[in-house]
Amino acid sequence: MAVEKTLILVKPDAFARGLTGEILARFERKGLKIAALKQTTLTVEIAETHYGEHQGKPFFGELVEFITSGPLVAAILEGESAIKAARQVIGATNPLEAATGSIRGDFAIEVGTNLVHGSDSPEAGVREAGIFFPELS
Ligand code: RTP
Ligand code: MG
Repeated sequence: MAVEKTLILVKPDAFARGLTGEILARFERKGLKIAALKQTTLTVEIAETHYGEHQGKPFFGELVEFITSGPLVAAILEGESAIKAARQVIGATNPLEAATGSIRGDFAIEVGTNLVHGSDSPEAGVREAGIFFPELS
């Protein structure tokens, strides 16, 4: 076990649907601490950097278009095993395969509009926290 940082995004669909409070509350109830929090709207350049690992995949264009489509909320969450804990709270990438009780399982249907992002490794957590909160690094 190790204390980790994860970068989560309340994506534009969740923000527009008024689910920001519900989503942040679920992470807090899990035991993760909000270490940084902001509302922002991404430029295409920042979106392409954040999702750089997916460059070249068939859904990349749509992903960038969606994530830049409106305001979102970014947060750094901190805690024991924060990467895995946050992804458990979020649920599987495809909401139709996400467990009931997870955010995607409870509130989403389509893979392209799946409400939340969470870093997938401690290294990604540090890299993504630097993209969204450069003033802290
Ligand atoms: P995220 O990065 O947003 O937290 O999602 P994730 O780790 O669960 O999934 P990832 O593989 O990193 O994919 C990033 C986002 O791309 C969209 N996607 N669409 N059409 C498709 O087959 C497909 N696959 C992925 C999803 O919106 C996913 O969250
Ligand atoms: Mg991912």
